[in-house]
Amino acid sequence: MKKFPDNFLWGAAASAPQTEGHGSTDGKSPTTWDKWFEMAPEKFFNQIGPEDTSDVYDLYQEDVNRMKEIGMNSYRTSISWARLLPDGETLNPEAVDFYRSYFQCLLDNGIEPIMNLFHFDMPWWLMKKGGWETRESVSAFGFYAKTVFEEFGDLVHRWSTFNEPLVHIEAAYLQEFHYPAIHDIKKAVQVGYHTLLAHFEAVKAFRESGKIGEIGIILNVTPAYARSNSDEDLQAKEYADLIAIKSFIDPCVLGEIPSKLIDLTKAAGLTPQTQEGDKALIKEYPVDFLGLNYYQPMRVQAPSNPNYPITSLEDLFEPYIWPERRMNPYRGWEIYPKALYDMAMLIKNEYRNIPWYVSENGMGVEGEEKFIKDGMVQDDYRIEFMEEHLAELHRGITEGSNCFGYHTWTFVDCWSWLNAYKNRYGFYRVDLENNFARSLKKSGLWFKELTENNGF
Ligand code: BGP
Repeated sequence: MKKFPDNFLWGAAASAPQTEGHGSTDGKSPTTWDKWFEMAPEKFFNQIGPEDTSDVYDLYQEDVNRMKEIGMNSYRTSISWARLLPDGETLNPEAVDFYRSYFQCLLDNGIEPIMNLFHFDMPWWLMKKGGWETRESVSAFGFYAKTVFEEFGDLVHRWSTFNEPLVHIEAAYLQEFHYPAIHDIKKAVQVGYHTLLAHFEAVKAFRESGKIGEIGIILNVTPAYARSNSDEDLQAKEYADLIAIKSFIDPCVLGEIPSKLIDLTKAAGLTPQTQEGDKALIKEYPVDFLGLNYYQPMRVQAPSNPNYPITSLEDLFEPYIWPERRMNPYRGWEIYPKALYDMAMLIKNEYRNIPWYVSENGMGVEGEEKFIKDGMVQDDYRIEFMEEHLAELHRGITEGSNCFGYHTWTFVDCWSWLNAYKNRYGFYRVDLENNFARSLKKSGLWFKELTENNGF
């Protein structure tokens, strides 16, 4: 049996916009998702928008009981900025009541709430001013964070600032699956810089609040593997890791933006606007822990036609299809558990073995109803996926990596941005035809056994 350390966190992650429902009621103001759905519902899978998410706003007590049933001892979700401070300044008392009762309910059931501040849900009032493009976003986020710690700092003792900051930068400014869905690398760099500073403002607000607890950041890691050992392919790998891993981990843990990243942006005329004091802020407020979301690796090779100075990321590395890859055919993502061991070693060896946990890992499957037998989704594929990943994580922990938990994505099937309810990830199935009714999947029973044994 592979045993995990004492007090290991077993749980799952989700986010406010993906689960709460009540998207336009109870005092909440719109986010980019609410507005984008209003503007272009056809972009969303089966035209299901953010108003209709899994209704946790009403069902949280029942859901917390379900978490307990399968032995979860911790749960991460996020607070909705637009619900708590609908205009960015005025506190919404209904939101305070909701979150306080929700967190208290988790605590009463022995489930530690880990609360995240931003999960892709930019308030519309701020987006109208440019969102993360404007410097104002940094102080606005600092104020929001300060308010959160004042209102909930007695109940929550583990915080994170952002979920996967690289995703909202890339998806909104280099690709087209988050609003404003444009291609503008200069803006992407500025948005990245402001996001980073907003993270530091929140850490600063937490330290100044004097509240007990820890604060970290949740990063998506897609470790890069080079096609070959040629200098060119290895250089491509180095660039991919610089952008996808070091860009945020280095400043958050080591207190500095990598000099290679600064040189690269400078040479390309992409240096963001900065202010005096930014560097000191980054230096002064390292995180207490990291959350790493891992789904898939990145396979890279040297670019075929690079420009220098660069004009796009394709000038640094190109995707490569590894002939031996194993795929999750539904989501189109490679399954490569060993990357979790590699990440564990990277954190141990290069990031002063900072405490970290797997904050998301999971397998999205479309059309899960076809696996229902005797009223239960027989998701053996998910169990196998998680066991393989846990085995690699266990190897990393045995070799000294300071990992304190494993959270899956996710607990009950939830709405996922443009994909809406296309890919299901939960231990509980959500029935959209039947008022979001929940039913346990086979993986939920497996998870219960895992948590009871603290291993498998
Ligand atoms: C992560 C995000 C989650 C969730 C998950 C699954 O990157 O943090 O918010 O969306 O991916 O994504 P999808 O449903 O698109 O497969």
